[in-house]
Amino acid sequence: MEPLIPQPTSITPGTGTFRLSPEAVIRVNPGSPQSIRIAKALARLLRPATGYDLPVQISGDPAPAGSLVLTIPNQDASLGEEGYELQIEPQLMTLRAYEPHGLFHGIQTIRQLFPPSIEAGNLQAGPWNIDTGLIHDLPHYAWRGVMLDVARHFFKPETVIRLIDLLAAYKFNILHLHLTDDQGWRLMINSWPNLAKIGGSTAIRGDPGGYFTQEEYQAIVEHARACFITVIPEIDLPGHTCAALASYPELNPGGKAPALYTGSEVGFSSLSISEPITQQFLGDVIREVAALTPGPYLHIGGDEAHSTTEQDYRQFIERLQELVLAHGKKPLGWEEIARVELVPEAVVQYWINSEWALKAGLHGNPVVMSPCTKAYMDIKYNEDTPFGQTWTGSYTEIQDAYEWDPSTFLSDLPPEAILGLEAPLWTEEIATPEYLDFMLFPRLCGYAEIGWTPAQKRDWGDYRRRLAGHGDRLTAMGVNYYRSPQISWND
Ligand code: TNX
Repeated sequence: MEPLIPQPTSITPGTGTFRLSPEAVIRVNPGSPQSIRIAKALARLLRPATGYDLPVQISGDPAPAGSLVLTIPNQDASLGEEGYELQIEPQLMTLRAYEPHGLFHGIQTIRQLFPPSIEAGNLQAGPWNIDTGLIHDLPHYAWRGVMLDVARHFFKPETVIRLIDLLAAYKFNILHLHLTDDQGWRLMINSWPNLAKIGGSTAIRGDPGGYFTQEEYQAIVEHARACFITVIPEIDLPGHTCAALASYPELNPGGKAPALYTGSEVGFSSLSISEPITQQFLGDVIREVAALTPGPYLHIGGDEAHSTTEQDYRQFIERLQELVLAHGKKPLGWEEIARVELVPEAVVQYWINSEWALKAGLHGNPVVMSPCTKAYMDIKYNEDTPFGQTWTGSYTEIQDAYEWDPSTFLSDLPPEAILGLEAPLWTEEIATPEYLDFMLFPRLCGYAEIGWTPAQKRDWGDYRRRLAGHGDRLTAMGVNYYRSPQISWND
């Protein structure tokens, strides 16, 4: 069997081989709009390399041998929203789920079970064989996320959409977009257009800026939704706001705007809670961002506000929590927000200081784990990595990124407080889509497994053997990955 990442909950080998037939159909039963859409997505994935038609059918004669059946029999609630069961028999491959989201994960497993050349964009030599067996699979953590910083360097909508496709292939369900920072404001806010027009006009080192129009942003959110990925927008407040302050002089005490910032320092900027216009700004921005967000969360940042007084910081976070709730969303913030009394709905994202994560967790607020020493994808792999950060004091090779557990990383945090993990890619040093790939892959495959596969089923030796088989798969997907010497790559 081809090596799967993330490793499924259980695999029971069968005897014999399934061979995808040139006459194969993809049968959906029952043919709900969601299951038809997912079946069509599977057909689109398999067609270029196989050259087969793979028509999606709702009913008809018995499916020819070598076909696929997708079904939601609605009887195995134990699979939950995201679980699936895949039965591979010589004549037929049958994918069952309780919800469409599980079906969607199942088709990702199907594509990984075919040889890596299935990912090629053009016709490849078959045969398209899969060992028979039964796969029963559901995720360990509900929150399996990746964060992309589009503020320090801007990445175009097509780059984000391609990333969403890659996240879907590895069964992630959250994409957190860090949309604003000192160096750039990347989302058009119609009531404050200069935020994007001026604040989005440049990037670190004076590299090209850019921003998402609301239409472009909605297209990203919709594409993610079709992949069952929730987009979480982050507006980083009250620090990390030089781009906003540079765009509107009236946001600054004294009415003088600072210059646009193209350096890499943090902690020097802050909005002022005592300026009356700041309240209007916060209200407008949160309202427009909430309106663009079908998902339940809105990230308010809250990190490294070193230029905000403690009292102002409290007022900001209290006000932001209220505003986010008033627009029907749950507030999410970096661990520093736990300095302030949190509403029960607030989620805290741990990155470096356990004190605040513990406070939040013990107070009953859920915690998402993004430990900078393990989960930061801007940290260099080793001393030869051409770009990236080293401030955490160590490198993050594939094994470092893989060998940790969100539930035990902070020993005093009750495991039930942990929602899951998120791996951020900060982009001070990352300026091109090619280099983005290099920092993401293959670490991202390991985070996928940490999020999905329970700790007792994870093993570095076994993982590194499976990852070796994903090199040519990533190549076929067009991913420029880091060929770590820790892995004996197959190709
Ligand atoms: C810390 S993590 C930051 C970011 C930087 C990152 C670089 C966090 C909440 N703040 O502003 O981009 O380090 O690794």
